[in-house]
Amino acid sequence: MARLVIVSNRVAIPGDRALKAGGLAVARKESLGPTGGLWFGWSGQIVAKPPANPKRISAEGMDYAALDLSPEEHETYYAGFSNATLWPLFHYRLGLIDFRRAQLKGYLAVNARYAQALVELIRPDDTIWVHDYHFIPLAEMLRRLGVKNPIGFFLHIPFPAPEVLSALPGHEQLTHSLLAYDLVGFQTEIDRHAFERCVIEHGQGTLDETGRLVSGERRVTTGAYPVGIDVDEFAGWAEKNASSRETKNLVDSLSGRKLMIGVDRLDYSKGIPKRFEAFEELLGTWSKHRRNVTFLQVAPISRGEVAQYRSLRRELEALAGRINGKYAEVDWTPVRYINKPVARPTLAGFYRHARIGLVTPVRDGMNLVAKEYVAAQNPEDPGVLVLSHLAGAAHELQAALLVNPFDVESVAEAIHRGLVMPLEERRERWAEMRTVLGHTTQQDWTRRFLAALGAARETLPADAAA
Ligand code: ADQ
Repeated sequence: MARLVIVSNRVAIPGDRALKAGGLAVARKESLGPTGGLWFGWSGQIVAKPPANPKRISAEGMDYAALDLSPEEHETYYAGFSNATLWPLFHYRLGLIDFRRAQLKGYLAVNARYAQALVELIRPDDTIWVHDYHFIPLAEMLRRLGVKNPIGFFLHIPFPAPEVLSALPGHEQLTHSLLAYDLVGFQTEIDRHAFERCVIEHGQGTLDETGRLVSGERRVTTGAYPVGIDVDEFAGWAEKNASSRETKNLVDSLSGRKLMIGVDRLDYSKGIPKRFEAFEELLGTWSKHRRNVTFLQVAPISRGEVAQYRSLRRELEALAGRINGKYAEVDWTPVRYINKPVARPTLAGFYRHARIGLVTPVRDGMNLVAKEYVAAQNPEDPGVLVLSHLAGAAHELQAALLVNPFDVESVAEAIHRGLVMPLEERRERWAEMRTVLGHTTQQDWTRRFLAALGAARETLPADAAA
């Protein structure tokens, strides 16, 4: 069987405790499982003079190849172009973009260095799967170095409409470089269509009769492959940890009050400030919920080196302080706001006790927390998911209470509705969502993407395969 080579920003070497919370780490680790393979990316280390060759580790039947970054590379490629330009741009937050030519230069230079290091490791029958916005130009650079293997790309975050993308200096080069992949995959059909529009409207390609993009000699398949979770594993954690010591401590501390939970990386795409305001609105409008519901927000610090993330942290501290100042009683704190990371199995136990799961990103590729919350529920007494319609997950979880995260009053209404929802309706909504989750698991996602990558190559004439 052909070897699978995964490329992602961060390599999760077994036992690496420094790895932060995040969807990609979870998703990719599972996707390498059955076939074994090579995982290539950043080691997480920043060193003054990074060696040209990656560190090689073999563990649990897998090979890992990890490169260090220099402080300048980390600043320009990672904190700069990836997370201060592409991240806000792809999440439709034009006002937060901090574009600098030096950062774009650093981004391209790191991609070139990665391509150079990777080409030494690739075997002729490898299949290469590149993940996310850090590596958009990688295939083009690998092709220039003579790599003819199948290369697929999956974007975990949204792809912006052409009108938004065009705010980026040099955006034509970026979209054009995606055409060096054989398959470009997205979370939703909306993202896929946005990419297709960008290519066509900027004159970089046309559609053939089978729906593939044609650009010069190249034919590129595009598709929507919504990321799923390992539903059985997560449900198992939830059942087991529903009575763990941490969960017992949490439940005891609630003194019989209902729990509402939000879990995110501390990121402005997740809509946390508006969510806090919605909770404030709930307490202001429905006095019966005062003292009767506690909101637990878990949001470990993420990308603390980027200025916009530091100001978000200050904003949330002020909001939590304001709401607690206004409504707290000696024996009840309305908002519990935690910046410490909490392990996913522990969170699973918390979800099972939470009457409301509040997932209100202002834009999100998918949002796995929404799916994990559903997977964790007790079928006999499930909680209610309040979900932003701007999360990719909303396309699948139609039985959630869907909200517009910018409309604070409507989010408050949905929370109220969830808090008073009869058991029968909760069960019906949950059963519908649980069925959907079972059809798009983590394993299905990997299988579908790799099958599409295989098919994308099979249908190509031999001379167009590279
Ligand atoms: P993220 O933006 O990191 O991922 P999300 O999908 O919510 O967001 O992924 C979270 C994963 O990390 C989940 O498995 C979750 O349990 C874990 N996680 C999140 N917050 C956590 C916390 N506070 N403590 C512990 N674990 C936490 C990116 C995209 C998403 C896309 C994923 C996967 O931004 O839109 O869903 O990749 O493709």
